[in-house]
Amino acid sequence: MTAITNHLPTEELQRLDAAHHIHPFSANHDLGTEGARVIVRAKGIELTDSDGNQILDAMAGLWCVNIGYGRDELAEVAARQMRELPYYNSFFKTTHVPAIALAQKLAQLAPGDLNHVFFASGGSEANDTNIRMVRTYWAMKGKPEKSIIISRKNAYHGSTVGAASLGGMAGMHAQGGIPIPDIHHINQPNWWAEGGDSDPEEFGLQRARELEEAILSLGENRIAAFIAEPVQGAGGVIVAPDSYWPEIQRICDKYEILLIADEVICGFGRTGNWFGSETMGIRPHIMTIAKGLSSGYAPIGGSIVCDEVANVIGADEFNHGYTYGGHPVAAAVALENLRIMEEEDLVGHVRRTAPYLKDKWLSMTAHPLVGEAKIVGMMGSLALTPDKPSRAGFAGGTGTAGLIARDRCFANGLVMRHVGDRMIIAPPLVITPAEIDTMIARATIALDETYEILKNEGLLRAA
Ligand code: PXG
Repeated sequence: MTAITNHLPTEELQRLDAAHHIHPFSANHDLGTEGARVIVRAKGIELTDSDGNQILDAMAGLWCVNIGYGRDELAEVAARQMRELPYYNSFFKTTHVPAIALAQKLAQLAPGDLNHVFFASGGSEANDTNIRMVRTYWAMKGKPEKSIIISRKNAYHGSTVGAASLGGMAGMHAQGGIPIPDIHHINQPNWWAEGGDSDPEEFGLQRARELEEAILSLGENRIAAFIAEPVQGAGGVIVAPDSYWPEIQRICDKYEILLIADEVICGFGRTGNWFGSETMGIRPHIMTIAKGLSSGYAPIGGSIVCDEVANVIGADEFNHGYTYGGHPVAAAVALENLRIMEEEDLVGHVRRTAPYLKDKWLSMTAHPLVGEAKIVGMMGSLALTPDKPSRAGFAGGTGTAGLIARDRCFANGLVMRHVGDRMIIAPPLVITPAEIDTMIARATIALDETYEILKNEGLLRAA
């Protein structure tokens, strides 16, 4: 059998990939004809593909490579940990140093009394933990009927059965027999798409009050928790109006329901604070973490849990755990990632650089296709529209412009993701002002080309 290396021709790699590798969130038959892009190496904020093209990665992989690619320190730590203790677990009254050290570090970084960590291998698993943990918490407090978790439409919380049930993506709920029972979804605070003629702040309040309405109609005695991303990521970088989060916090406090902040994207500096909850001024009982925790160098996630919840569930056996939860190599890599983030003051770098990025990003609204530009720290979105005043979608359906723009970005050496007709960035946090200029220049060319294509193909029509 031939060894599969970077040196095989791209077509051969693509053929083998299409023959044997099922891709997530992809129509795999299409990959057989079009071929997947093969990424072979990366450094800083730049990827190299198997044809030698250099591509600026404005998505930090999948919103995760916060410290940028190619940091040798992480490779060294992983190798050292593999030699010393490649695997052990924390079941059955055992533990190991990387998990102890990482849990202690996270307790120090997390706000308030979020002092306890349950580890997983990623964000989906961590959210599955959260479902079982909050229900167990209420059951142990003698209120097993408090089992409903309220979430939001167009939220993304992962792809396992539990996490996808929490998520509010219609396309996901259509497959595989989800949601599980006792998950309820309220509307999202997406003024651009759903706000109609209302004032954005008034709309934000209305959408927050849907939580209160849901609590009252389902029964206060039935609600275990509310889960939300501080800024919706995969849903399109939807930033709630300022009125939204204070009202959500008021409602959670009033009805004493647990607040779970899904920090998988917003955590670890993305919004200009260690956690998005701090940026949005909320006080969660549990935070879901993954991605930026290890900058994607190793698969690790978890739930950071407040004293009260940890104390209550600690009174009996919590029958839950993953073989690789708190994996020593992943934990050691995460610790080193956090050490670098602190030593290089990456959160401070985001705060210092974000205003520059924001200025450039908001100026994109001058482009004929861009109706709205939103940005928090280093996550931003552009809403593309054929008609700015009415905020209309495209007559050709959702994604008409987004897909073309995504491809034009690739062709111009830029990874920018599309969600329908929203274009998204979440670059590595180490991005410099000069690199921001390059990113914006490429994005602008891609949008210009998208506009021309839409015009020439008669697609620039409002739905
Ligand atoms: N919560 C949030 C808020 C996420 O963004 C998860 C949970 C699940 O984490 P894991 O580690 O199990 O994938 C995520 C993941 C996209 C995209 O295209 C977003 C995610 C994953 C894959 C693709 O925007 N977010």
